[in-house]
Amino acid sequence: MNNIEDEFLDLIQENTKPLDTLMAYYRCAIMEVETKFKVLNEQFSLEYDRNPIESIKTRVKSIDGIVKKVHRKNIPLTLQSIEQNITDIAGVRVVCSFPEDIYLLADCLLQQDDIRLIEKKDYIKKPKDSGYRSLHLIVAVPIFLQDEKREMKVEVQLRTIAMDFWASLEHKVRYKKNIPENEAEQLAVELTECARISAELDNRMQDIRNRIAAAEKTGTDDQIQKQSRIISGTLRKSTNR
Ligand code: 0O2
Repeated sequence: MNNIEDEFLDLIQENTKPLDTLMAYYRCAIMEVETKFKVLNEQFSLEYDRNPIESIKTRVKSIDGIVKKVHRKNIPLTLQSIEQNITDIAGVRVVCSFPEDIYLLADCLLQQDDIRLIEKKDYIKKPKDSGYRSLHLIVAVPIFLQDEKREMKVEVQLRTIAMDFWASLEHKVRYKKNIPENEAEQLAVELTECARISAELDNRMQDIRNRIAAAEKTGTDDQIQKQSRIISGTLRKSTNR
């Protein structure tokens, strides 16, 4: 690992400007994708009087995180190879209240003609063994520079509040180095059980929301019928006069 760190330090020293430029491009790509989600949220709020997005978090992967991934993937240590092979340098995490909103937002994003889907990993339909659930999309988005259009890769993670709560706690446990092995094992079992409970909670909350929407629709339909009965009754009376 030390070797690769030294190599990377050399790479940074030789390529400070190109590396800074590349990171700036990733930040621009994040802005593009974040804006797209903000626009969708705004539109839903206007049209359906509800916001599908609870929060959006963004980050550019740390140099340390990039180095670890280069090491894990055993890829060449060049900027070109990093850009080509590491697809989560730019990350956008979209947190929703309900699972159905995740798929709705993903579809809306992927329908946009400047977004190209590179990879989709559905850890909601097929959770990881740890219990991790989220929908991951790797997309390419264009950024428009002074005299160039450049496609950048962005990893979009879509998840519910419950999925996010679980993942942040599990992430903390995963990266704590000083937990005794047997305690770490018990925590992993406990977290897997919590993942199951949180998935059930998501489904029940979704079901409640769907029932509220159906009940509201029935209520509105009843009201419309009642009003049209009143109107036609009034009309009948006035024509009989
Ligand atoms: P960070 O700090 O979030 O950046 P690939 O990139 O396709 O070569 P990778 O990295 O295994 O392979 O992709 P994966 O598993 O589809 O997604 C990686 C990211 O998803 C992680 O990023 C986490 O953010 C999240 N993730 C995936 N599995 C888990 C899990 O079991 N628990 C938690 N808490 N998060 C998970 P990084 O790079 O690990 O970290």
